[in-house]
Amino acid sequence: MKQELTSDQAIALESKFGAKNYHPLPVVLSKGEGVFLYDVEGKRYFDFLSAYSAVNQGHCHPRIIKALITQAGKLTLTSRAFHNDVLGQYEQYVTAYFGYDRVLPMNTGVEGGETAVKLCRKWAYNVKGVPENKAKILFAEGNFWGRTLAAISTSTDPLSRKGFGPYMPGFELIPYNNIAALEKALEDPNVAGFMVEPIQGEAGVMVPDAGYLKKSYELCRKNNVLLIADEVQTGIARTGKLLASEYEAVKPDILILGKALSGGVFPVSAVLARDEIMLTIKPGEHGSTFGGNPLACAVAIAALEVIKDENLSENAFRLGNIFRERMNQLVDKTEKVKLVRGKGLLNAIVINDTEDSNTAWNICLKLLKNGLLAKPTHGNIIRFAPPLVITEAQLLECCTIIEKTILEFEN
Ligand code: IF1
Repeated sequence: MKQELTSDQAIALESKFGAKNYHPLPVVLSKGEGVFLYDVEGKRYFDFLSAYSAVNQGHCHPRIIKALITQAGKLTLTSRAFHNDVLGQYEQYVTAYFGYDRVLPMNTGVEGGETAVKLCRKWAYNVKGVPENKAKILFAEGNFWGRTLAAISTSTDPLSRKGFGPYMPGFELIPYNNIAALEKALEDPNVAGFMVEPIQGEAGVMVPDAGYLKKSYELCRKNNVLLIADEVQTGIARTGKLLASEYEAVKPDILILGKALSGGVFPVSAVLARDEIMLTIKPGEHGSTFGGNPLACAVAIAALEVIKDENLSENAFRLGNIFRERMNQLVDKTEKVKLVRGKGLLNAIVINDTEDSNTAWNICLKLLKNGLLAKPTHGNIIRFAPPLVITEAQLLECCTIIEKTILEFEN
């Protein structure tokens, strides 16, 4: 039975009974509304993490919650052993929304990645003609697409990878933002796909050179290789376009979505592709208990409607420019901040300290005290990603909080 706890009581329970697979900031949240989070003592914070870009539409968006409650009172799960009256409508809506023939519905982002890898391999054997079990998929160093054994098999981050071997074969790593390396790797006729984030989130909001995604796509086309875009974090308006791939007019062969596909209300992910790729998986060859459940579908339709109806891509684009302009002024004011980078409202500042320092963490503790929640991606990089419903006035207020905190920290 849920009861009212103090922050300390809540943290003590987690410490006593929970796995220790996270190191959260010392704050216990109990309410979310729009750009705001409230802790159990009632203190209000600006959320500048958005649950890693899952809450683009703002916390507990009324339209999405209404869709959740309405569907939850009717039918939540049938499994795919039977049809339900929401899945087809969602599939029609989401494929038209992003311009693809078909969608394979899953739940978490990493399940989306696993599905994309399986589709790419199936396509390699059944369409491209790669010998069985010889398909290779390229990944970029610094990638992050989840925590499954396949996902960590492609990771270059020891924290994600170490101690979980043996690793999945058939994956090859190339440097990110390096066309020559991709061109070289594509000489291998067994390469079936290149899975890449248009902007690497966890690596620290690494924005590649203009043209990188376009040239990657063209090289993949030339070598009959599928470009798989992992837009789990960059998608759904986060970077100021509906998809980050749009900045280079690239239409990925396989598109992976997650996180904000449900507005942070429910685990919903999706893989979209054209018939030639999607129909290589036959009945019974892939799926999941919850994949495509009516509750997820109803929530996802509402979450996508909000993105369009509230012009959240445009808002992210416009406010992102204002944010980076203010942060660049801060760069000029203090040695503490080396640079700011990002697109739309997916940004990060690089602190002038070593990667293994805890400076970024300590700055985040000060930001917490000053009413703004953010978390470092690495020892010296702080990601700033507020919900896309943030207003200009709120964004400017948050810039002031960030500037004040860092300048004080300096002193
Ligand atoms: C954690 C990181 C971010 C993702 C991209 C797929 C997935 C993610 C580009 C998998 C998930 C989450 C995972 C979460 C924290 C967060 C994260 F710090 F781990 F790396 F955002 F950068 N592709 N990212 O960013 O989606 O299976 O989690 O739904 O594991 O702590 P998922």
